[in-house]
Amino acid sequence: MSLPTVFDSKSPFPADFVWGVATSAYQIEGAAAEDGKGPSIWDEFCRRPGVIADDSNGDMACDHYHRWESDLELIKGLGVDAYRFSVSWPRVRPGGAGAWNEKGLDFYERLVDGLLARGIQPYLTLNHWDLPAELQANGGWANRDTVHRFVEYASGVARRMGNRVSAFTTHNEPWVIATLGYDKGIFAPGVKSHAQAAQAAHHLLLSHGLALQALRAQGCKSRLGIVLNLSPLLPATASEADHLKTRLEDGRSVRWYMDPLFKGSYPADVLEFMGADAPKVVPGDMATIATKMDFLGVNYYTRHIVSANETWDAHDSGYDVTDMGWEVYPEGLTDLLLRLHHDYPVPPMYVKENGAAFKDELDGGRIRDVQRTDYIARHIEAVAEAIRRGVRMHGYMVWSLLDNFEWASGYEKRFGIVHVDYETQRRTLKDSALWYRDFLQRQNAARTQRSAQAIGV
Ligand code: IFM
Repeated sequence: MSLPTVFDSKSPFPADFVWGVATSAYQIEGAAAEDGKGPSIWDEFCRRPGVIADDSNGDMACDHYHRWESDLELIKGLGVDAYRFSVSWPRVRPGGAGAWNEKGLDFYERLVDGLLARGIQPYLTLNHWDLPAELQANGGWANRDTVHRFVEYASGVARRMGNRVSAFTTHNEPWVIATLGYDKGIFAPGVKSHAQAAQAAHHLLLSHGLALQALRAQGCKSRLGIVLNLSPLLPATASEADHLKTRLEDGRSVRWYMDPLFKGSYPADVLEFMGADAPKVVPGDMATIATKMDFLGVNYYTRHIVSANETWDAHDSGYDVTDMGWEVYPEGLTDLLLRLHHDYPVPPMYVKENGAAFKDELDGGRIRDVQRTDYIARHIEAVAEAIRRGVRMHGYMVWSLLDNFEWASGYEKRFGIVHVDYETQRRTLKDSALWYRDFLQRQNAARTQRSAQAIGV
């Protein structure tokens, strides 16, 4: 196993680099209809027969809603600087508009205070996909009205949690919401429409920009940004057809989000490809989307090989492949971060999600997840390499703290560094968690040594 070389006194990570673990509300909380929570599009989608691999749902998930205190102890034990979690919009404002749910707001307030009491920075995501179902009845993200409901929701949460939250992420992976949710229909809300998907993507970006402006106008001092799932795309062969297809797919997945956020325009080649399905853009929208951010979050899992004629199977590449069928390709993370740094005026970046699903076996109470540990270690090394080559990186977060509800794959795929026995809700630290804990201890020792040197001790 290749372990990273980054935990010595020459560590390339800046002293204030933020190490963390990440989760999201629907994937871990459970308590789907408790204490006044309204239904989300995922509660409704999971009821459709055949859409979730094991016919499961998030009703119970990791029961984090009831176990949050012991989960915070678990997080503290890892020695991380930050915990990234999401707020369930329908838990705090059940219908998406109208009355707020005090019990829901109290839950997140207790969580934030509990983190701060343990010396852990709260990184809060506002939208990790669980849109209130009532808003979907009016078209969800394809309806411009949802933009304004989101801004109200963001402002309400920020007013309540105020500056106790280190960073607010508006949306997690808008590509997934728009493409898998509104175009392919394999994620909630299960819509299959190119036009609605394009409009949803535009509204997600617009609501992001408006929310940033609203939060700043109300005096919010937390760092504000968005989190994109991005991958480098490479042509399968040197053929012109593969190159053209790769360029288009890069446009649809990377430039469609990066260009408006950092250049204030959609890529012309993608607009041309969309034709009549292109989104309706109101004058002023593009400037709003390009509102300055304090950080850009990047979720990286794998690279994509693009072929004009065939579907590429990662198993053919010769590299290891995770239980999701995703190729293990850490070099892609360095390449991606360098490309973002060179092509766009990006603010400091964070890897906000990185991790791997592998089949785990309990062996006398121990989970020797060598592949996951190796995956995480090599990707941390890939971030280190990007820093050495001049990229401004401010943090890295493992996906995920816990095994959890992996959307359309249900509970079959396990991304956690902490194993969850769904029968008993017992949590067991996998070897990857023990490795991360040890790694962070060494990082902290390196930090202390460097600051002592800096002040001449
Ligand atoms: O579990 C998801 C997460 O919710 C969003 N990013 C990718 C992860 C793994 O598929």
